[in-house]
Amino acid sequence: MKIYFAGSIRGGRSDVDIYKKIIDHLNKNNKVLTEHVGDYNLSIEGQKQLYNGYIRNRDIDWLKESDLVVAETSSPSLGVGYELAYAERIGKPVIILHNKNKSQLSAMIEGSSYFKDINYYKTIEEAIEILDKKISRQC
Ligand code: 6IA
Repeated sequence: MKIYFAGSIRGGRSDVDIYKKIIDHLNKNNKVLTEHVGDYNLSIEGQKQLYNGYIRNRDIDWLKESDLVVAETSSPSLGVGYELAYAERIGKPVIILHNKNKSQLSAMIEGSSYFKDINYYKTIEEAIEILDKKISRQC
């Protein structure tokens, strides 16, 4: 299955190691369309040569093409919020992973009846176990 993984970029890169582990795990049996989100070398300044408009349109095309959106929301990010709202608008299935020790999830996400699959985790092992259970059910 094609998975759109969403995680913070300009919102801050402190969780990039978590994104990378989740993406690598998902890629074993799926195709993650947005691998760059887990790229240590993509800094806040990264991909500067790409126009914002190009990035936005390319990402939205991938979001539309995907079968599932997996969003890691512990580092608050406007872009991830935008992607989640877009997924809601087009009815794309979404799994949210959030570590409550890092931040509180926005009421706009927690309060939307569309996002039923919000999962709170503490360790990366727990996050991966949650995904494995959910994704095997979707296949
Ligand atoms: O607002 P944020 O930057 O934190 O938004 C992150 C989300 O938006 C991610 O889930 C990505 O899918 C998408 N996104 C934002 N920026 C980029 C990007 N380059 N490349 C690919 N996807 C992106 C950013 C370049 C910029 C730092 C000059």
